[in-house]
Amino acid sequence: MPAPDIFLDDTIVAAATGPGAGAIALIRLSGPEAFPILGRLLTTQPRWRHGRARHLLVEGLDDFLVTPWFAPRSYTGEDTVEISCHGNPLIVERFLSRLKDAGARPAGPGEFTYRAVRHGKMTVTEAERIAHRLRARLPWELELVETGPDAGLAFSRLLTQVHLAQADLESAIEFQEGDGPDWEPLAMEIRRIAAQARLQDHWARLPRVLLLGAVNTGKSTLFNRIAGYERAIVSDQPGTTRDWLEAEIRHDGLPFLLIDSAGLRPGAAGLRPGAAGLRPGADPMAPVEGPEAEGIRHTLDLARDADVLVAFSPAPGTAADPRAIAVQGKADDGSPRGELLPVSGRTGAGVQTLLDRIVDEIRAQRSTDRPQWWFSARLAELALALEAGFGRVQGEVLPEVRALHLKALALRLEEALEVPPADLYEMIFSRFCIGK
Ligand SMILES: Nc1nc2c(ncn2[C@@H]2O[C@H](COP(=O)(O)OP(=O)(O)OP(=O)(O)O)[C@@H](O)[C@H]2O)c(=O)[nH]1
Ligand SMILES: [Mg+2]
Repeated sequence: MPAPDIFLDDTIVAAATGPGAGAIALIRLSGPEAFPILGRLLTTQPRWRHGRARHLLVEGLDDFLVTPWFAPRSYTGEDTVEISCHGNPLIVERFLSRLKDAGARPAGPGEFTYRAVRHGKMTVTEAERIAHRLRARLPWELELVETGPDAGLAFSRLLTQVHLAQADLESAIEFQEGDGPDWEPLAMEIRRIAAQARLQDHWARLPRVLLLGAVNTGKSTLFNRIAGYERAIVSDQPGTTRDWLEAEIRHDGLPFLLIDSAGLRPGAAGLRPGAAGLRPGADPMAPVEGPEAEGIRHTLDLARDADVLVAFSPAPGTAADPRAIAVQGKADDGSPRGELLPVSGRTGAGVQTLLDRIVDEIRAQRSTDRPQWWFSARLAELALALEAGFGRVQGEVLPEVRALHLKALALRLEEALEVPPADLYEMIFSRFCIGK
């Protein structure tokens, strides 16, 4: 889209509510022409009073509520009109098209918030918090966005350290004496910040729960039961599932990804011969190759990366794994075995208990290593870029070239801490959703 600065003086319009149907939808119109544009849709002109909603009825449009906000006392700092109409997307579309015909321009992503920043209503960091707040999916992620200290503080401290190192290095070069700066504290700080950014990334990702175990133990049947529809193919042939499948599940207010995977085979994954779960008559040592072996490789990769393993007995290598919940599949078809949690995809027995255990495990894991700071998407990227950039500084032996790399790093930090207005839109707001 064109640089929005050129258009800072025009009037923009967008639905602030999501695209689906709902009881109410909110349309926002912001800019110097907001009231005249709305006025072109009305037959009589009401007397607007700041913050006072008016109920209007326009033939061929809808009956709707208009709340006027006068500059500078609005979200954007401009004259703003909020229209609450019935939440049918057709009604919203009709409104938007009439407002466009009357002179409004459809807003780009994040343009309302961009204007708010340009008009001094909020800082860039506050705007970035809003962006993250809108897309946070996990309760602890939202809490971090709302209360976590800004990682920008850590970067400011780091910049001071970088400036000191630059000065040390320059004087070592100029006077040909001393060893230059002590790099280790700086390296540690950069690694610490990057580790925190990575931690946030991992900590705020949708938890991944893998159904893992020998072939034919009932994983796909359980997957379908929890997903609520026949997503995975089920059959009595061992090795039915090859590609892995995922479904987003929500239990007790917590979303997670449930993943079904190819069952493990002795030949591929070291299961003992005769292990339970293999169909009588099937050769447990049959070498696995081709697409099924590829599927099993994926399963093992997924197992390394998962937050929780639902380990269908037998699932080798999971006994001592703290992420594993050991289950006995097909529990309707056998007597309970020791410590295993009995579940049956066929009857649904034990499924609620399993889901409770899964979300308890996820909550327990994520409550222990809460990140120390909140990183905006931009600062998280910066943290990783600095780590790589510092690697270049350290990898260089010539002090003059080191100084150049260090200068580039300092510049990058300075720019990030004080984003020039010209780059503001591309760097931050283009990642927002439309209407915010
Ligand atoms: N009695 C009983 N049979 C089940 C249950 N779950 C699955 N089965 C049967 O066991 C066989 C294998 O089921 P799947 O769900 O495909 O097993 P899987 O673990 O996904 O198998 P692979 O994809 O080959 O690894 C099918 O014949 C199912 O009907 C269960 O809870 N109870
Ligand atoms: Mg399967």
